Amino acid sequence: MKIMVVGMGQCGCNIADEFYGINNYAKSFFGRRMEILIDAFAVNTDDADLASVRHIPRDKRHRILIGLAKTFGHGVGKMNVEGATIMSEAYPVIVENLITSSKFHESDGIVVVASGAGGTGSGGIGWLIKGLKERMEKPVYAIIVMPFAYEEKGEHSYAVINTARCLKTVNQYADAVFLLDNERFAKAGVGISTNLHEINQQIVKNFYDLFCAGEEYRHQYIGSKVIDAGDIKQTLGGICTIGRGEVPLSTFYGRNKTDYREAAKESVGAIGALGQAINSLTLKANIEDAARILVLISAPKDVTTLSVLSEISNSVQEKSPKAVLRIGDYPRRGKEISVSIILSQLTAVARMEGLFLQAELLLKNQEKIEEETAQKVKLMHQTSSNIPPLA
Ligand SMILES: Nc1nc2c(ncn2[C@@H]2O[C@H](COP(=O)(O)OP(=O)(O)OP(=O)(O)O)[C@@H](O)[C@H]2O)c(=O)[nH]1
Ligand SMILES: [Mg+2]
Repeated sequence: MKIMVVGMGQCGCNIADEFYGINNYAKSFFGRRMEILIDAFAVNTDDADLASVRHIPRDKRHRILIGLAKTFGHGVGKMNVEGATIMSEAYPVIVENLITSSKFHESDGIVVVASGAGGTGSGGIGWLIKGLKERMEKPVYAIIVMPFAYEEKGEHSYAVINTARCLKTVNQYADAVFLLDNERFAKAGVGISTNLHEINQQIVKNFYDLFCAGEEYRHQYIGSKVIDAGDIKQTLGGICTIGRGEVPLSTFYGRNKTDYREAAKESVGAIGALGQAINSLTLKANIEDAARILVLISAPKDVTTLSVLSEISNSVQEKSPKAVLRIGDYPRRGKEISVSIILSQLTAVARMEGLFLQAELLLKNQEKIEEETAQKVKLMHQTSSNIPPLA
């Protein structure tokens, strides 16, 4: 599957940049010599953040600074209403820029990425998706990053309100929305920028085998059950989460393939990788709440046997008997068995529902707090009512 990626705001641009980086690797001699990304764009109101992106080309078509007259290139300071206003004016030009990209026709879909908690990305992403859907038939998938728990504290948490309003908007327009919960990957004792970078690498890596599998052109790497762009498109819808797990082959790969114990080890390794994939889902979700599931097993050809495929398939179907399951193999990896999983069309998402409820409460409180503050400021100024100002 070949995608075009657009990042909005700092978080969105960083993740779009990571997609660009992994595609450079995929194209390289040491990678898989194939392309999974046809173009990537970074959109921001913050000049410095736009400059700090590493891989996306530096020209003005790829790095797009918006709202300069309003923000002077300094961002919108988490005011996503402001981000939305800026984007409502800027989006037609950006959409035109994307769909006139020279290889646009080659893309199977557009991935648009932003944080929910910020201002620029959170406010602007809805307009961008709406604008894209008005101009083209291709699917548009959103990746929305949910805040860390510490950002959600306080009577006035912009992170909660912004994310809730962003999600409400994006859910209306996008063909599918992947949620990435930063809090699930928070690491104590690691610098915040390292932590964010690792999260970004992880989310992008989750898609790597899935996007590569359908683009493979060398017969030795083509699976017996190929997962291609069609399977991914048919799977994606509503709220989605993605995860990936891997188990090194050295821990179970036996030389004596005929030995019954060695054969069983491959299934154990695959089930272990599936367990890891479920544990590392970008959003905590119950597998039984997914209406559609996609699973890809990547391992050397002789490891992905029929019994491995059926063990994985049975294990997923036992947990979620009503889900439509698509499962495939990709004989690529040499040193590990890896399982990628997408849970799609989730019917219950506790994290999102909790956030909506919290946002509703905060919005109610917000009016009260604003009234109280205005009252206090008035009283404070009254204490100077007898002092004459300078002429
Ligand atoms: N995973 C991840 N989260 C990030 C990254 N950068 C920021 N965040 C999260 O994104 C939220 C802040 O949003 P930003 O993307 O910085 O905001 P913005 O869209 O640039 O908007 P303004 O700066 O307000 O104009 C917080 O919840 C951060 O924890 C990143 O590179 N990766
Ligand atoms: Mg910013």
